[in-house]
Parts: sequence; structure tokens; C-alpha cells
Amino acid sequence: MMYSLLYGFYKYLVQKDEYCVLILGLDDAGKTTYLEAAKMKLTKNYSAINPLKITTTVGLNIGRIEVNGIRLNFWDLGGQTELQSLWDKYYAESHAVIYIVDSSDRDRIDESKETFDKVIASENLKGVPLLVLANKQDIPECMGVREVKPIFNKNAHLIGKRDCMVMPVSALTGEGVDEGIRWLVDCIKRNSFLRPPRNQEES
Ligand code: G3D
Repeated sequence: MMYSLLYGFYKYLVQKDEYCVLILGLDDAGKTTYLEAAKMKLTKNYSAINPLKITTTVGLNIGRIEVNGIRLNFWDLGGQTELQSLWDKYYAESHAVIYIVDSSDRDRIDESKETFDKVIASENLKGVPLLVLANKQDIPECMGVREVKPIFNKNAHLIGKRDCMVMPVSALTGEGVDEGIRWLVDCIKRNSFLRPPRNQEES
């Protein structure tokens, strides 16, 4: 009896709600750079990996961040077309999507939007909050959020009742990274009756 009480209290202290966030976007959009920036900004005592080691995503990068008492597991899935067919397998398990757009690449903005449409049309992502990041805002001639927003907000029927936000960011400088994640955390918490967290003990 005493043991189970203590154990229950111990569990209450150490367990954290755990959520899974997918980072999606075309190749070269900045997913890997963004994940590094997020870890750097939101992890205490985080020492950056050697920037030379950052290479374009092939396969899967994973990051873990703790914000406001919850734990976010980021899954950065490779953007290459051949790998996009794998994304659907992760959808059912995810609590939010961060979709990264290269705002400096006008040639591929339509391709990026089409891919986004395919992603959010998936039944497995129904009700999941969407954060669209207009990345590379540090590049002077890039499309601003005013230009990117209407493109990605065009499909209200696909977005439906989900939370969806387009925000400016520079993964390279870290500008805007915090704001986006804090917005997402609020949405994830609000949405947790639909997509409950996994509870995991401190490892
Ligand atoms: P990916 O993981 O989506 O494939 P990466 O993309 O994170 O590998 O980034 C692709 C390239 O874009 C990298 O440049 C990276 O430095 C650059 N990049 C990412 N985010 C930003 C940003 O906010 N601003 C600028 N100016 N560049 C960014 P290289 O030259 O290594 O290919």
C-alpha cells in the first residue's frame, strides 16, 4: 500500500506528456537546419553539432525538446519524392505538423503547395494542428509571409477546422523559431482530447 502510494507519487513527478511533431517539406526547405535551431533555442545547455555535419535530410532525423512541462518528439522526414510515400505511415502517430517552405525558391513554391495539399488531405492527419513556416526570411529577396500566407491558406476545405498558422522564420538565424513552437504547443494541448499524449517516464 505504502509502496504503491509512493510509486504513484513518483510517477506523477517524473512522467511527462509526450507528443510527436512531424517536420515536413520539400528537400532543401531547411528541415534539418530548423530542427537544430529548435533544439538549440529550447534545450538548456545544448551544444550545437558541428555545422559541417548538417547535411540534407536522408531518411529520418529525430529531436526531443521539453517545453512547458511537455515533451515534443520531432520527426524530420526526408523530403525527397521517393521518400514521401513513407510519410503517411507516421501520420496516425503524430500530434502536429510543421511544414517548412523555402521562401527564397519561387520556382518550387507551387510544388511545395501541392505537396502540402497532399499531406493535409490524409485522413490520418484529421484535426492535427498545422504550422507552416515561411523559412529563409534572412534572404533579402525572399517571399515575405504576406506572399506565402495566401498561397497556403487557399484550401480552406482541406484545412477544415484545424488550427493552421503561417509564420515567418529563419532556421539559419533562429529568428521566429520560439514563437512558432510556443504557438504549436498551445494548439497541441488544446487538441489533446482528440489526440491524447503518450505518457512516458523520465528516461
Ligand atoms: P532539408 O533538411 O529540408 O533538406 P537543410 O534542408 O536543412 O539541409 O537546408 C538546405 C539548405 O538551405 C542548406 O544550405 C541550409 O543551410 C539552407 N538553409 C536552411 N534554412 C535556412 C535559412 O533560414 N536561411 C538561409 N539563408 N539558408 C537556410 P546548403 O548550402 O548547405 O545546401
